[in-house]
Amino acid sequence: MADIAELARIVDDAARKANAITQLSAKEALSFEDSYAVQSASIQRRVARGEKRVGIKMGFTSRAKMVQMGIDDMIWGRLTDGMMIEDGDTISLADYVHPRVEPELAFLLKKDLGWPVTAVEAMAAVEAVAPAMEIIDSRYKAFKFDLGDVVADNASSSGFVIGPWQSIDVDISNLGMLMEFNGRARQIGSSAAILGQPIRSLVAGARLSAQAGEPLQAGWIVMAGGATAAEALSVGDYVRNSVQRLGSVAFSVGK
Ligand code: OOG
Ligand code: MG
Repeated sequence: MADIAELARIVDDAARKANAITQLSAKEALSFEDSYAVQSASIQRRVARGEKRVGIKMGFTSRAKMVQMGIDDMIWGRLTDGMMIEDGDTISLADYVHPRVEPELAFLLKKDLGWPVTAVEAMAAVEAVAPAMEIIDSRYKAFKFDLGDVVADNASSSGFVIGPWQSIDVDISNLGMLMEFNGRARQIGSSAAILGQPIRSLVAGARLSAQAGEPLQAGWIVMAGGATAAEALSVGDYVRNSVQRLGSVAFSVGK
């Protein structure tokens, strides 16, 4: 049987110290339940150190991401305030193992959102939407993992940066997204790549969170998932994601 607390310590230490570790599956493949139990226990360690839960992230909500990583199950992870990066800030590459960035959208909730919920009800719970980026940093060697590994490792969640919040009046179903590195286009996509319509990611997040006994709360952020494949980060990169009608969000990478 998997030792949940010990595996949580291993992934949490790897994240904290920015150390690459061997895939947990090399010893024993984790069941779906066990991998989420490890994730939950690793987040409890962060909370015990003073971090605060601020929402969730969705993963593998686009074909581009599924194809890039070879996994086609949707997953989710837990966000804390310790992962938050201010728009325009410079991150330090030394704090990460081998970080990548992906263009996303973020939702801010004004109401609790349980399950079951319709897309219309989910929309009504949204206070605002923003252009965003997620920094993913699998703690596993070579950024390789199976489903149980990545879930246990909090869905590679490492950082998130959110641009200006906009009212939800904008139709977000098919907005152009452009991720630039130092002014050059690196990934071009559309919000429609996220489950055909990003609200579906919020609905799925409401379901998965409720099923885990942690329903979405007013004030929480939901990261909808990468609309394109992720790109590796290097020192000197200035990365910006511009989303049609919503504006842009950016950060830089230092040593
Ligand atoms: C897993 C996380 C996937 C997304 O937006 O699809 C994810 C990974 O690719 O390492 O965050
Ligand atoms: Mg992501």
